[in-house]
Amino acid sequence: MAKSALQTARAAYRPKLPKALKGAVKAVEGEATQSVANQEEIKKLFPNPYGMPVVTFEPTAETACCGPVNVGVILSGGQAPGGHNVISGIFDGIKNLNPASRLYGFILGPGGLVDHHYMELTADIIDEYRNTGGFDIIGSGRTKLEKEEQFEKGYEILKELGIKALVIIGGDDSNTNACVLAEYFAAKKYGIQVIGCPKTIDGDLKNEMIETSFGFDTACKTYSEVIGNIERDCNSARKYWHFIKLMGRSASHIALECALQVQPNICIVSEEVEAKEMSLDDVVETIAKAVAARAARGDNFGTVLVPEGLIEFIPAMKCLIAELNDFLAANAEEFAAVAPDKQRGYIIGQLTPANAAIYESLPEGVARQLTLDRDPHGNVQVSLIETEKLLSEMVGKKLAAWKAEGKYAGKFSAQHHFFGYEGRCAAPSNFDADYCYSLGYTASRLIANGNTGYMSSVRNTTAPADEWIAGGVPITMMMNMERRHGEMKPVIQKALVKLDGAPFKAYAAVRDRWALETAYVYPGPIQYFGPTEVCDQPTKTLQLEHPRG
Ligand code: FBP
Repeated sequence: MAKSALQTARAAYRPKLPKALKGAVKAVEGEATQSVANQEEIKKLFPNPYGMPVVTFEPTAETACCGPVNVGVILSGGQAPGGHNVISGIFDGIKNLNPASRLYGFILGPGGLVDHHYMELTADIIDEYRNTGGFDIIGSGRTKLEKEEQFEKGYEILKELGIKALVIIGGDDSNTNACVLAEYFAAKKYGIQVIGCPKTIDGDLKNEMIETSFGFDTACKTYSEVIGNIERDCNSARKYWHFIKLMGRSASHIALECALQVQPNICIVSEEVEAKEMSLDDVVETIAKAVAARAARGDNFGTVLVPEGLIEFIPAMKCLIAELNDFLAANAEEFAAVAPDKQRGYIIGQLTPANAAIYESLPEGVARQLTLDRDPHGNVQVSLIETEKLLSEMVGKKLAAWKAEGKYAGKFSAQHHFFGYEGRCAAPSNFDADYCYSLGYTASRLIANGNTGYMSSVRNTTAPADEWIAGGVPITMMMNMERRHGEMKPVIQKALVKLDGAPFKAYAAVRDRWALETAYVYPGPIQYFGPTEVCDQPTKTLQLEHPRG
């Protein structure tokens, strides 16, 4: 395989491990745990893993050896930088337990388990992928593991390969599925453990015990580099307003983190829009006012960050999307049979009057995008909705109206960008390379400790890697009941941006100044070699949420 100079140099990078994982470990158990909400329902659905304690690994002098262990691994959902290092961490961890241990990768996500598509991951293969971005070592997919026949098909191949434990690397939905599978295998006494690993660039799989999901660090730094470049271009030409949509299916963590890194004129935070019950017009007005205020200073240029999930957080739109989700889940076939030019009218006829009116008022493109195929978890594919264009178009109209009224005398010309896929497979930053390798290595220790229904957890991540705390958290501890596909389901609670949290407060404290002035910061590209203050800085979000004592 041909390699770039950076890839060659990066292959030699040795990820930093927490001190506790460098030798033999013992598992220290905490108190029994409870789910974050709906305790009775969750306990009933997961009687086996429910209530288990948090586990922390500490160094020990004992070096009790164990027999070889065969492990399976699945990459699930969207790509996130560092996935290959989770796999190399698992590989090195199980080989360290016993060199005869084997690692099998299921191809193209959970579907590979069901369809029995797999490959053994040997040392040669692993070495090709250390510290690289992407999930291409085995590929990823979004098949949802939820039916008994899928579990049984999976069990067939796991039994055939002598696999004792399965590691599912995924986001909140995939880790929920990992827990469902752990419960199923435990109830059937199949003797197969299931461990989850927190992955998603969106950064919304985090809680008291999971400080961040992997990939968030690299993705945000990659986007911030290019946004910084755009800001510099914008400040050089002084003639465009750049509307930049940033990935993050629901939560605005990516947009907020990038804002803290690049200091744009405006960053919309979906969670605030929802809390303040803002309408689409309110959001447009906020932006238009900033454009007008800068124009009054002679600055007809600027940058606006728009989170990908915004549309679903505008209360009236959310209500419409919820009704559309339920309706389309129940009437998918009927809808598919309607001719494309009749679909808009058909939908309007099915919705409640208030939602029908909003749907009717949307531009054709956005209305169509809202009825496109859901992903296998029933979510609207928000990355297909061109919110950045919708907003700039509406801002333009408002400014034209203000101009006619003599309230505004500037020039408004917009450019549009969407950054998402560009960052999901970037070469992992040192933080993600180290964090992911530690998550994988920790998973191997949870397997050796006999745990199932746990998520690999590495904490204290704003300290040097040496001081990180490794262990496992019962997945049931993060669960509650939520409405999905029109039914109440047990799911891991999504972590949205907290308006009383430190990252949002830090932004809110300075945003009026950033809106008016040109306070841009240009972070430049991720650095892999050089001083630690340049190469090893965690995200601003992590530093603000977990300040070092
Ligand atoms: P995960 O939650 O599976 O990690 O995926 C996150 C994400 O990158 C979102 O930010 C985005 O909305 C979505 O995936 C895009 O999905 P797809 O890769 O299927 O186009």
